[in-house]
Amino acid sequence: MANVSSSAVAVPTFSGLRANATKVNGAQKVMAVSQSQRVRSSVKASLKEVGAAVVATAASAMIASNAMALEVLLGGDDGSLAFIPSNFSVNPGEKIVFKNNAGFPHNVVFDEDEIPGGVDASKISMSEEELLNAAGETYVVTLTEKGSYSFYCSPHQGAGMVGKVTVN
Ligand SMILES: [Cu+2]
Repeated sequence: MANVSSSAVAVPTFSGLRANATKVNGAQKVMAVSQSQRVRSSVKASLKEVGAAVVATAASAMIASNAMALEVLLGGDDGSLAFIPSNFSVNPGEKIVFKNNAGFPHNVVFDEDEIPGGVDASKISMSEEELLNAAGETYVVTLTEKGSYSFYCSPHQGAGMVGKVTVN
């Protein structure tokens, strides 16, 4: 009985010491964790950049397969005669979908003097007379040559309905 009770006493004492030891370890661990958290947060930051790069890569991969396209509205909901957005960038081969929105008729004509050399403006433009007359009508163009391209809507060029796309 004495043995049992002494061991019964010894066990809690021992486990109490263990608990202390664990606490010490725990404290050390906490310090270790906070250090590794510091490391982790900088890793996290760089992972974020990597993540962004991965997303960008995935996006260009999708664009390359034409699963993605950039939509440009023709005419603003507020009645503005404008391309929205009017100044944007795309990757080579990315679809640009000009979508009739408001204030039509509109069209999309590339300025032969403000496109990369060797690109035929007539091949990427609607004709001056061709117009999108109904809401939701689209004109889709794909640019493959890198460089900057200026375009306008022939009925509203005078009103400032012009735009610029950079292929890069
Ligand atoms: Cu227009």
